[in-house]
Amino acid sequence: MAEAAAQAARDTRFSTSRASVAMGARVEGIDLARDTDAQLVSDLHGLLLEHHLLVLPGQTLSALELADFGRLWGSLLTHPATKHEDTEFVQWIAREGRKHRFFPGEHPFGSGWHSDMTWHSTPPRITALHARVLPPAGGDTAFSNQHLAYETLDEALRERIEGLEAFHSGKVFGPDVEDSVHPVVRTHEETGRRALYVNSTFTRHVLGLPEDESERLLFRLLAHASRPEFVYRHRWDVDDLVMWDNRSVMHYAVADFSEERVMHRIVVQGGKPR
Ligand SMILES: O=C(O)CCC(=O)C(=O)O
Ligand SMILES: [Fe+2]
Repeated sequence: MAEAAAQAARDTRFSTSRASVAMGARVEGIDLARDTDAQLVSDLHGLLLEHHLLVLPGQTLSALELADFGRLWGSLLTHPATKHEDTEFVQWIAREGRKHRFFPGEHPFGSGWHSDMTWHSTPPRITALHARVLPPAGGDTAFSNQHLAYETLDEALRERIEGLEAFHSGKVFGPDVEDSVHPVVRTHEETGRRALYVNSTFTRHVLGLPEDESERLLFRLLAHASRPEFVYRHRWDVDDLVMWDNRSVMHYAVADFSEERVMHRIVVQGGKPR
């Protein structure tokens, strides 16, 4: 009975709809600057575990308010490459004045499939990205469901990667940034669901395999992990706040624009991947 009452209370506060078949829920009717009590955070947490990604349109948080929202979920990590002028706990991701529309050979922030900061010994559980300035077209972010990717690998390949570990390097962000070793398949601490956990940006090689074999294996896994069937591609509106579970999804910032684009971002520290 109490549960039914809680459900009813929840349902009147916001509405949810699926963002895509692969993943994601769109949550409307919430103002994160005003409505963030413990019940709301607990409801959003439940939705995030179920859908892996939440789209919260119409949010007008300042950078400091975004950091406050982030702290409701855990401790915030800083990033070695970028910070907002108001606080080191918010990343300022901006691109402007680019000469060309497409940048083969250049790698703007996030433009490769990755889960965030996997070079870290305790990489972020959650990332939230808040769209402040957008180009007239382009600049989408694509997300891929790594539970589906793992569950649809062929049996032989699933067996082959069981127990393997991979080396992840943070050196793209500077010589002092740490490196880490993580399992190729991780088990989500809260749901128990397994997910592929290698990526094209930070994963360098699979431990214990010759270089060429490691490369072939990673290539094969990553080709599968980014199949369109597992992907939700978010087309941003200004004031969208999208938060995702890095234990469940990879993402890719599509670098197909030349005009200004500004995002604010926070990352919430996770545990050691197992
Ligand atoms: O700018 C984006 O769309 C995403 C960039 C990214 O990879 C991130 O914020 O973690
Ligand atoms: Fe990222």
